[in-house]
Formats: sequence, structure tokens, C-alpha cells
Amino acid sequence: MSYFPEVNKVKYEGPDSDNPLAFRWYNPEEVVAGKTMKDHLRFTVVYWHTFRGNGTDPFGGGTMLRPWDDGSESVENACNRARVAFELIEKLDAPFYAFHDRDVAPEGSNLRETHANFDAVAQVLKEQQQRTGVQLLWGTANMFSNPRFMHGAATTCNVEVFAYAAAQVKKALEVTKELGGANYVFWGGREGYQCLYNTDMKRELDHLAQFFHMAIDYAKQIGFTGQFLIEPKPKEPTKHQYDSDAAACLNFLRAYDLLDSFKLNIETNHATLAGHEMMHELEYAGMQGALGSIDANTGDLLLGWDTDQFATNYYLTTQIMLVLLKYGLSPGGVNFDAKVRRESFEPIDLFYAHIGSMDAFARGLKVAAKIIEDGALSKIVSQRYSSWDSELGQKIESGNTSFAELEALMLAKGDAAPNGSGRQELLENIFNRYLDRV
Ligand code: XLS
Ligand code: NI
Ligand code: NI
Repeated sequence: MSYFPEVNKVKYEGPDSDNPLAFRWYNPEEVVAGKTMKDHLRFTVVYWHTFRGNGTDPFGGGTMLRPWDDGSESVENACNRARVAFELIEKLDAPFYAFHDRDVAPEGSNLRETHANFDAVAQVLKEQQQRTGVQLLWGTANMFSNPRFMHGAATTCNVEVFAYAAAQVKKALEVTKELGGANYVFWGGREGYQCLYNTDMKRELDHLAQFFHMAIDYAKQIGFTGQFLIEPKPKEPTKHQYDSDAAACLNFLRAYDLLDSFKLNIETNHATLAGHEMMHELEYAGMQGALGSIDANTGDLLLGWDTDQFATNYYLTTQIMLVLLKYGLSPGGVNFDAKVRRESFEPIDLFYAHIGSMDAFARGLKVAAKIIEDGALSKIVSQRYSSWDSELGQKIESGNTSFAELEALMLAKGDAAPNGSGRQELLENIFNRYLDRV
């Protein structure tokens, strides 16, 4: 039975199409910069917002109309929901999906029952993956919703909660492996603190590192070869989250000898909350070889929380694609960690939302590829740093000089050479020119 009978598989119709259920830019097989759009973008539908989000906000309850969902926490409802999910993902022509353990299967009355529920739904997910060819981009464990995690999961003060979290990740890794997941994500929703008066930060971070080392060991033991990812976020729900931004994550990973086993999953709205542009976070991770995947959404600059909106702004998607083209993304993907507004409560809105953002990223990809191909920005950047290509610059970059030698040089010259213009406005105009023409 179909839950979206009014929607056929969404097809590419080109930029002139007015069909709201067609792609105008996303043309999966079209080759851009040597690869198909499908392979560049690796679009992923998230289970949590798309199938579990009910529109609740701090001021009111759910608004979403989801006729297939009986609202119960039964395994049967969960299995049925999984079938509906795959109808949507398939019709959107998205090659991947991602989930938390608790999105797909309900918690039981004890851990054993919870594991069994997860196994039962995983069976259906597997069938549906086989039926449709849709693959799992990543799995993760929800260790933030249940009240047991009020003090954290791996960074909790309660050792048995740590053990429970370990059991949960162990199981989530097994299921992610069973479903062929390409990555496994850790987002530390409750790994942080509200107040240092009651917190032993050093001890908590040591525990977090131990937790990750055990996850690596277990992945090896069961032969899970997917990429581990940490998803930085500075605040919300805790005031100080340990994984606050890309730099904080990389410092933690380096300090605890975890750098070889992890990359980062960078989310736009989290970058905003950290006071960074998405491009900054991507470039920071990328330049250190740690750019793993992205959670593609956007915040609202007038609202100070994680609004998780679908990104439709071409400047944003082009900026993101400029960095992704530079460093590559696979085995990560463009994961729509985004939700429709609570006023957009009809099932069809799920299609409009995904189609719009897929198109925005596809166009961003084309514009970015052209900018790179023409060297439109990079030529000016190389020019800007050209003084470093001189004998003096090379001497400094290769570590073959000293303060004393540099002082002697400047004493002889009296002053540094004059500066050139940064040309920011010109570059912004060039960026616009590419947006106009693609
Ligand atoms: C929350 C996070 C979450 C992760 C997965 O802000 O974005 O959705 O992506 O746990
Ligand atoms: Ni996310
Ligand atoms: Ni988020």
C-alpha cells in the first residue's frame, strides 16, 4: 500500500520546470567535476526529524499529520513506519538514510527487551534496503532523551549509566554493521556540563576517551569498518558541550590518541551556534584531514537555537560545496538533519522540503565546480600570498631561519614592503557573477 499515492518518483526536469515535485537542479547522473552528482552529494534522509518529528516545541505539542503512525510505541507501529519511510526515501531518489537506535525502535521495559525491539525493526530496515537499494549512511545511539542520561552518557557521574551507554553503543554498532552502515556517529548531546561547582571536567573527559577507545576496539572485534564521526555542537542541551566545535573536537582527539580513528560530522546550525560560519568549520576540519560528513541544515540568524531548517540559500550551499569539492566527502554524505516547520504539517511538505534542499545543493555544486575550474578565487588567493613564494618566504616556511636573521634583514631594509589590497568586495562580486551564470 502507498502512503504517498499523489507522488511519483521525483525526476529531474531542469531549471525551467514549475513542477513542485520535480528537481530543477539535481540530476543524479549528470557529471560535474568528473563525478556524477549522485556520487558527489550522497543525499541522506534522516529518520528522526522526518519520521519521528511531530512538531513539538517548548510552547506546544505536536502538529504533524502522519496518517500511517498510530502514535503508539509498539514494535508493529515501528515496523510499519519503516516501510513508509522507505517509500518516501525511494520516491525522493535519495541514496541514503541515517538513524538513531531509538528513532527506529522503541525502548522496552529493560535493556534485553530494548535490544530485541531494535533487532525486530532492523530486520524490516534490512528488507527495505534490499528492496529499494537505499543504503545506510550512518547509525548512532540516542543517549540524550532518556532521563537516565541527565548527567551525560560517557561523561556521566553515574558509572552504571556509563555501562548502559556502552551496551547501547555496542548494540548500535552491531546493527549498523549488519545494515552495511558506511559510518557511525557520536553526537554528545549530554556530554558536557551546566556548572563547574559540581563537575570534575578532567575525569569526565578521560571517561569519554575511554568510551571511544572501547568503541574502536569493539568495531575491530566485529569487523565494522565504517568511519567513526564526532559531531561538534557548542551548546544545547548542555551549556558547555565538550565537542563544542571542530577545533575543540580535534584537540580532544589528539590529546587522547584518537585522531586516526575519527573524523568530524559538521552541521551548519551547530557552526552558527558556535559563532562560526559553516565554511570555517569545514575548512578547519578539512585542512587537518578530518572532514568526514555533513549535517546539512541551516539555522535562523534571528533565533538562537538549533532550528534545523532545510537549507535553500544558494550562497550557503555554494560555500559548502566549495570546501567539499576540495577535500571530498565519501564515505560521508550530505545528510538532511533538518525538519519541516511545525506549521508545515502535511506529509507532502516532507517532499517539498527535501526537493528544495537537494536542488539547492545541486546548484551549489555546479556553481562551486565552475568557480574552482576557472580558478576564480584561487588565482587571487595565490596572488595574495605570492610574497611567500620568494626566497625569504621559502626560508621561513621550511624552518631555515631565525628571529635574529629576520631582524637583521629588517634592520637593513628599514621597513616591510607595502601591502596589497585584500579585494574582498571584488571577490564577492565574482562569486555573484558565477551564481548569475550557472
Ligand atoms: C542535534 C544533532 C543530532 C545528531 C545526531 O543537534 O544534530 O541530530 O545529528 O545525534
Ligand atoms: Ni546533527
Ligand atoms: Ni543539530
